[in-house]
Amino acid sequence: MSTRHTPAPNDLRAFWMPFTANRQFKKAPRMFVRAERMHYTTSDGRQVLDGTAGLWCCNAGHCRPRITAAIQEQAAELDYAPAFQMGHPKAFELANRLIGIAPEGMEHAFFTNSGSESVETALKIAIAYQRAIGQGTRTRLIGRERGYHGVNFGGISVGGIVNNRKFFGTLLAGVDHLPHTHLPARNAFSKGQPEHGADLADDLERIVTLHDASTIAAVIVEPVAGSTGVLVPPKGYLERLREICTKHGILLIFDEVITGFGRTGAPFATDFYGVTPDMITCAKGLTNGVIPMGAVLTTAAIHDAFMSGAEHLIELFHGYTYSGNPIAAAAGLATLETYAEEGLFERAAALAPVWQEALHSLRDCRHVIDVRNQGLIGAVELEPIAGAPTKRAFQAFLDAYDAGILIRTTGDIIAMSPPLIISEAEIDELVGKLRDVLQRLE
Ligand code: PXG
Repeated sequence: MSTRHTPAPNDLRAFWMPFTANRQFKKAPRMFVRAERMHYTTSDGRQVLDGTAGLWCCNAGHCRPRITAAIQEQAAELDYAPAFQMGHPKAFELANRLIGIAPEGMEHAFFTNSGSESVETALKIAIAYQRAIGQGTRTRLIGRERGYHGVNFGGISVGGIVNNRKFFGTLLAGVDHLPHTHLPARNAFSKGQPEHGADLADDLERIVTLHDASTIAAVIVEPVAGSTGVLVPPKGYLERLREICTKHGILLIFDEVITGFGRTGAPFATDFYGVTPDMITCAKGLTNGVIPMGAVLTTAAIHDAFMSGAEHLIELFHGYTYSGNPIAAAAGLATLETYAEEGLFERAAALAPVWQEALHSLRDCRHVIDVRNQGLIGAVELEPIAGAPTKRAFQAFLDAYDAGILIRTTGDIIAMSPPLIISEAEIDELVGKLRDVLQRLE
């Protein structure tokens, strides 16, 4: 007789869940079994209003028919095509559509399967580009404290979230970090961009002086830091970073995995802030979160620097089995069509002031020490329980779920990013229920 453990179908032990308190979850599982537009249905039959667009990705809301149909049709027509040395039409079509809505100057798209892979891809392209233009000593990468650039080694090296780094050894060599821009003493309860902190970008000059510009390939930042609790860039900060990078021949990468596809009320945060990087990483909203896919957008200058040498040679030794996967490409095309047809980026811009006022109405709730917002992104920061950081916000998350709203927490910060199809009544419901949760918290 086999001694192999045969789990029951509903046994929760085998699945080691990502970024999850596994033991807590498995004692009291929270399961979604259906979704439609703004709502999830739980396994116990309750409706939960999605205040986070899944994980910042379902910008058009859930189970949108056009996207579902595109995936179904593509799976039946061409399931997979080799990604290397072969092509299929929809990957090219999606690249063109993407470049069509991308900020001026972005002319090429390299496909990946996630935000983390987009980041690794952009960092590698940056270093290889510098070498291609005869600047091979430029290998250093500069990130920022409290930055989140996914979970792979390059991304956690330039990232600045201590728990994402400290367990994983020595990381990449030759990385430095700018200071984060979170200045609660000066900027708490800012509506939109905070007034103070543009000068924090000047720290890049210090880093350049320390290492010399000839050693630095690229700077990567999120225009709005999302995962670390919604840090909106101070007025003038991104402009200053751009200026210093240009002055020293350093590439500027905007990680728009969260801010891409309408989150700020413009197609990309690059458009919203009017500051143009050399590369943009994206994922999530590219396929409405439905099929894993990411992309790196680059300028013609970067792409063209690789297009030399004999034509039968591969120009960039990088790519994934699923780069531009047909089903992902079909989902991406249907997603971009949905955004355009429903005017969802414009809708986010129109709702942003309503969102802002609703969120800031929480200012006087118990434990609230800051409220921040931009576009349809928002955060409510709570005073931590002395000696038990994260506990209060996690309790808020659990209580909110019971109350029928989905929020995210990071540390003692509640972050929200609803689908761009949210109505004003649903904004009121989300914020009203959150208010009740906060007032009941210990
Ligand atoms: N860059 C940024 C700016 C991100 O926010 C990634 C890269 C990595 O993407 P992938 O697809 O590899 O997960 C992200 C991901 C949260 C949360 O609640 C945020 C992310 C993922 C999951 C949860 O803050 N951001």
